[in-house]
Amino acid sequence: MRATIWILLTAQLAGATQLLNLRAGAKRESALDIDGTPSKSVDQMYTLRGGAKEWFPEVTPIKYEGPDSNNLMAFKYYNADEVIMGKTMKEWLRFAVCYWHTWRGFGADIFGLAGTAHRPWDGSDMEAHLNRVDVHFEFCQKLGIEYYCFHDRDVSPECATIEETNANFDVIADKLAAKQAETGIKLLWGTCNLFSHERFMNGGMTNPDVNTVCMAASQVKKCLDVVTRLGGENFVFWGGREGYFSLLNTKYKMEQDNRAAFLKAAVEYGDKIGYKGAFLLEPKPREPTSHQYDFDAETTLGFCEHYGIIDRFALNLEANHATLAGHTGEHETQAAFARGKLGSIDANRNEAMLGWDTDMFPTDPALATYVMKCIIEQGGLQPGGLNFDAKVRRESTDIEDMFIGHIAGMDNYARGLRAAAKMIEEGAAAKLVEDRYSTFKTTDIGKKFVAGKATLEMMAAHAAKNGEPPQTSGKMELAEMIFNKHAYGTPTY
Ligand code: XUL
Ligand code: CO
Repeated sequence: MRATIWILLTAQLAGATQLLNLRAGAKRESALDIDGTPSKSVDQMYTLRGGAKEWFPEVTPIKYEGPDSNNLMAFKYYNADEVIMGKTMKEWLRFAVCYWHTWRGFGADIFGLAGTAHRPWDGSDMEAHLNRVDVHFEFCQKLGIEYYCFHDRDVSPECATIEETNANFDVIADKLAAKQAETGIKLLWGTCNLFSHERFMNGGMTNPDVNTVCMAASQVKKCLDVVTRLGGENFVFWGGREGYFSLLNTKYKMEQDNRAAFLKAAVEYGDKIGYKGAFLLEPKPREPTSHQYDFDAETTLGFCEHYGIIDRFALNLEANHATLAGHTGEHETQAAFARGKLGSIDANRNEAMLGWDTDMFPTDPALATYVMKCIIEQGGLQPGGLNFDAKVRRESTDIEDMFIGHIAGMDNYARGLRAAAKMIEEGAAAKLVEDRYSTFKTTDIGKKFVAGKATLEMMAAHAAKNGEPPQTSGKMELAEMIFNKHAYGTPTY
């Protein structure tokens, strides 16, 4: 007993020391100069170890310690190499760090554009961009996260000319490639930022001016080159400004036609250069436009079917986008899964009291359990993964919060995986659903209907012969009871 307490206490103390230093590391002395370049104190923010810069010297690689651990800097549920239902946890989960919120997020919101996070790796020159590559890979390594995602403009800057921009992107890509080779960390997906630059204020792919559409094309072409070179497993299109604010100045049909033509051209180019990954569309109903064309999973799949590109695209789904569409993350996951189009997940969650995209770390056990149930039933998410399109809150200004956010998100999905696996193995949840639809299997008319062979006359004759069906309970409370036992129970398995 004594020994256990002592071990727990030392673990807690070790955690506390780490955290203290990381808090000190976030002090405002490391603030940017007014022009956005890092102030001198930044040099003191990393440690030189064996000639290499170490940005988080206080953090040792995060380890699995089990559900009873009180160490904040340890996994309670994520045990990377543990096998669950035939695959290791890391194979099921395929976690990714997103470059934008993690390295280019400043704690800004629409009421505080300057942000609250002052990081030693901030800065807009190429040196800062190159430094961030080191910071990023060290962060991923310490968390044991094997994938990452970026927008072109997260990793390298937009310059005065396309040539200069692309040349800088190549310099960064050289370093990304070298770090990938050195660490074994892989690119889950890349995408283009076709929404921040003022030229895209009226859209990228759907811009009313073909000259701007060509600027978007030039960006996608270059990014596809880089993603192919880096062995990226997916290429994502999130249509931030591919929508409209006013129908009074918009050719609705033409914009959708143009988006399809653009996407076809991108797929064609990808094929031509030997891009081997998947293409994904990321639905979101609004923000920044008031009406975004890829409203939700069903709308986006309908668009792909309509324009004949359904075979080349799957979906990248995000829980907070789902809630903006009036759905839930669970609904969107199921909608894509049902169509065999669950490509990848931007793992985050929304703030229920706010209407906008808060991109918080996914710490909701029920959502994680349901999503993992779909992923298990699909046999995995590869080539997709669980990308933390998530940011620490504006108020969470310590560097340790970035680690804690990821650890909490990883543990939550690892817990969801364990819970979903147990629920599937136990079988009660599936049996409840199977029983509910059993007449489609057990009656002749049911079998014919499912096979598309039941005529209206046959069904009417069946009704006439059998009369009023017996009342059957929907068992919703029971379904929730079974689900909650797994999703919120204390898994000791
Ligand atoms: C925006 C969003 C994007 C995409 C990539 O809401 O989710 O970050 O994931 O462009
Ligand atoms: Co996203």
